Amino acid sequence: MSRLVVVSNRVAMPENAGGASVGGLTMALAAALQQYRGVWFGWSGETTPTFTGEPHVRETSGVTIATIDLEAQDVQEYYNGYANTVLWPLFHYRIDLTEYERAFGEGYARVNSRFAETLQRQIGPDDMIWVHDYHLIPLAQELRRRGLKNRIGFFLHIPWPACQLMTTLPHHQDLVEALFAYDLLGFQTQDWLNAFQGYVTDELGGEIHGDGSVSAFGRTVRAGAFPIGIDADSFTEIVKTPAAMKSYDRAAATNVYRDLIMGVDRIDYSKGLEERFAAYDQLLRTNPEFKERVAYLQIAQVSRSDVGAYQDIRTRLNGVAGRINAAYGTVDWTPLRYVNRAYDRDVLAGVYRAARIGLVTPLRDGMNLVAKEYVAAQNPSDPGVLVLSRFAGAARQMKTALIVNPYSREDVADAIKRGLTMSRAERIQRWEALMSGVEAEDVSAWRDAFVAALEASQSPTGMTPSRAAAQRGNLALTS
Ligand code: ADQ
Repeated sequence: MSRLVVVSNRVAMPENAGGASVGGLTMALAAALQQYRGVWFGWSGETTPTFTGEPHVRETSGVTIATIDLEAQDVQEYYNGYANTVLWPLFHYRIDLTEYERAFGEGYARVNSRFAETLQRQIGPDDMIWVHDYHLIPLAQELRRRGLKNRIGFFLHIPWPACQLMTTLPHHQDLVEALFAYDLLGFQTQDWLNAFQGYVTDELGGEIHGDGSVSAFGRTVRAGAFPIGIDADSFTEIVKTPAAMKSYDRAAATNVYRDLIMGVDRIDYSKGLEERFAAYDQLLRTNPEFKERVAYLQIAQVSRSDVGAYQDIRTRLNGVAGRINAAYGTVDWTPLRYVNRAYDRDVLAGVYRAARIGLVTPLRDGMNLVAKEYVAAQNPSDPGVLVLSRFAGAARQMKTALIVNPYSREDVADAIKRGLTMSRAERIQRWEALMSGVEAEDVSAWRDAFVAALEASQSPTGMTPSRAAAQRGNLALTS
């Protein structure tokens, strides 16, 4: 049986692949890796003065973990730079926040080459390789240059931008050409797949075939939508643990006379937190009957704090939260509790269950797993209401949520009000439809569908890089 080699920027494999602090994605990939005697390869998160190319290899729960250290300049240019200041904002439709610096493109190309250099020594001829996310788009091309003929699949966890936005990226064609070195491309939703196909036809003059494959640069690659899910079974079990019940009791007791509204996000401009705070302000301003009758808890974990745009949004959110509390708070009511911490999954599950409204209102999101976690944690006989942005990938599947336009504070405020006043019968009806989707389209279904499609895809024996790429030599994503 062939091995599965998973490659991602960071390796999230825990010492023990279980437990409340382990995310659903990690659990799903860990299970797949165990089934396939797999290897998980990525950056250790550590820096080294000089890159050695020697991976740290260890075994955990039957899975081989191989990590490399990167130089500080690599981290700055590849991770903080090209990944998080170029591709992340661009792919989330925020070209106003992109910084197209040549050094970032050079660092991105260098780190992908370093990944390939180290990885190729770990790969056997029958291994299947599954590359994750925007940090590693050129990896297959780098591996092919080194002669690898294995099946290689790529899954993009974030949106694909509209063609007009994509073309603002210097050397965008080189980046897209790198995708054609894969055998299978996976997107979260049909929308992002359509956007990718739009680029291929409109910008490259390529072709889309009936089976979903796309042709350009003299290559044909399979492409499909593989919506990611959560481990719904384990989440419904986690809700019953003592830690989750304690967290539920505490959240419920604090809000005994009030309905709890909650959000859980990384602090990121794509998550629409400022707009969400404004919508809550709107709710309290235009519906004074809710004053002291609701409480909004926003759990917002700090992320990417080395990137300027993330420091800016933190400062702004602190200001808006303070203003809302100053405007509406009373001696015994804090309208908005804004908490910058990470919590274990069991604690989160308890708070989700206590919340009458789950607010998931990103301005743009590949999928958004919080929407699915919130649904999975609900009490079937008295569930809460999910208020979900139409711009989250999850909105494609979760059609009985209250779907909102996160750019309209009035729209979101109206939906919160509607959720707060919704009959129990309607809440149950909507939740049952959501829950059956969360269970059916779970993380195992996602993983199995992708791996099966990769197994079925042709390995590109004899593939030759396009003439243009050969002339350019190594991919240099510079402006
Ligand atoms: P993210 O942008 O991180 O993921 P999301 O899908 O919502 O977004 O996943 C966040 C995860 O982190 C959830 O499991 C959530 O419970 C957890 N989390 C958030 N805040 C937390 C906190 N304070 N404490 C503990 N846990 C917290 C990217 C893409 C998404 C895509 C996923 C998976 O941006 O669109 O859904 O990958 O493909």
